[in-house]
Amino acid sequence: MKKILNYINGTLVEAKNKQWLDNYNPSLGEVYSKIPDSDGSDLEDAYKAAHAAFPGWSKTPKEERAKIMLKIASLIEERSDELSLAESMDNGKPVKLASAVDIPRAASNMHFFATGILHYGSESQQLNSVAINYTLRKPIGVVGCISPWNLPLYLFTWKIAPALATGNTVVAKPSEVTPMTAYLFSEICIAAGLPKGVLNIVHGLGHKVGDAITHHPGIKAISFTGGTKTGEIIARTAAPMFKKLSLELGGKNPNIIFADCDFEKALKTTLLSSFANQGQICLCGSRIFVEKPIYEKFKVAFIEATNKLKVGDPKNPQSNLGAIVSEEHLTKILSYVALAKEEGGKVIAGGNKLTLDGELSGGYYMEPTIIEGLSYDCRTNQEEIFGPVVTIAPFETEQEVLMQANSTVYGLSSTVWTESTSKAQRFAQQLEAGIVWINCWLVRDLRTPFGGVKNSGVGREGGFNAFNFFTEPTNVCLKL
Ligand code: TXE
Repeated sequence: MKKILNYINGTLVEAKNKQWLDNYNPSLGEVYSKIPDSDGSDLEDAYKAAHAAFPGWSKTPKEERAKIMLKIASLIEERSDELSLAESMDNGKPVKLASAVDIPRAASNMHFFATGILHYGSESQQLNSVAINYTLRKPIGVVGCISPWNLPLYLFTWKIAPALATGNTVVAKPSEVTPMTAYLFSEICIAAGLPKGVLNIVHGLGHKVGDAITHHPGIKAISFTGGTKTGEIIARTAAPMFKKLSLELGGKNPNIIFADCDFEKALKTTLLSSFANQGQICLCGSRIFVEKPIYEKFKVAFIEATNKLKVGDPKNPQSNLGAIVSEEHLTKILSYVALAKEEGGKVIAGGNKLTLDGELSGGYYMEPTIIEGLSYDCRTNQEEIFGPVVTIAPFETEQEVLMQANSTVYGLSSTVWTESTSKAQRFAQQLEAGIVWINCWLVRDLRTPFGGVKNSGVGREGGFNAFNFFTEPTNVCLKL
């Protein structure tokens, strides 16, 4: 059975305690590899390596840093098929999705920040004839990157790339649920000639080695993506240590569809924003609001299209949905379907666990699910489910739908479907969200500020926002 290793000080090593955790393939429901059950002492070795590597890496010319990162990007592309299959085996998502989205995006994350650093400047202000001010942007030192299981390599590199580009050294922990591509990534970093200690990857449990990262006094900044609850735990530890924190957390995103929308486009994209990646994307539009005049028409068409989606073997290119990431998460999602029924909801599509044939019979599958008839403020409509489950409801006025859209503790993203640009922009102004997509979903320009408000997080990733997070400004004032 394959054993994944930590990547510490440039070498691939076991956890010092020689303990291992099971790693499941959710499409089969079977253990298929082992991962190090690392603890604080492995983290300490990783920190020491990163600390020792920092002076050299931070002084390496940015063109040099960029060259190595571009080599990593091209090696990701070279190994795309292997990485896509690995991502699918670990997460349960269709291979087709991993090879179209996850892995290409991991390569472009490395490429984008490697080239971006070459254009990253800072500001200066002249105080009349008295003084000139200029701002130095210095790397922080050793930083921590902790990432989730839904888009494993995509979000892992999304954090690591800007950290490395700005001259920091990194201790990174991928989710213990989907560690494989991070392990393969460490092989790629070695092959690309990344100097030892610049990046260190420790595998293991969040509350153990993840917590050790958060507690480590030498790790001055933490970039985290995951659940809001976990974000809170990390913040409680990091805040009194005055660490810089970037928190990308959960969402319960409204998908608002006006009667004057482009109906076919709204329908087609709503299928994706509801069920892509088995609905396990923090940006999914899990609350669908449809203006009354087209509610019945849209609902019928949406149910019909949803029932045509194929849940199957992630290796089968015909599969639209693969397996849910874990048995525990499938149980959690199904518990919300049960809750919805208790809260007066009616399941109008799907709703059931699926048992597939043959070797897939042990896998974690369920039907894409649509629920109507719930009040906007019930738990099913207020809590993040993070699965292929959406609610749908009609609305009559702009005020009503705006209030309902903004009614949750989250504020990550929102979609608005209307052919009236003035209405769209009016809504974009008033929606409590970090991102508003108008007549589209998940269209991504990596330069844009990425993140949420309220309980969806703190700070913004993306473009120079990421460089600003991973650097500290010093304002220098020079008397003229
Ligand atoms: O996230 P977790 P998971 C949401 C979604 C999902 C929930 C949990 O609702 O059900 O979060 O998902 C590490 N100190 N999102 O389990 O538990 C953990 O090992 C330090 C939304 O993936 O937050 C993993 O590497 N680290 C999200 C990472 O944190 C800790 C995407 C995320 O784990 C830790 C995924 C601790 N105490 C889930 N506990 C999004 N916004 O994209 C855990 N970890």
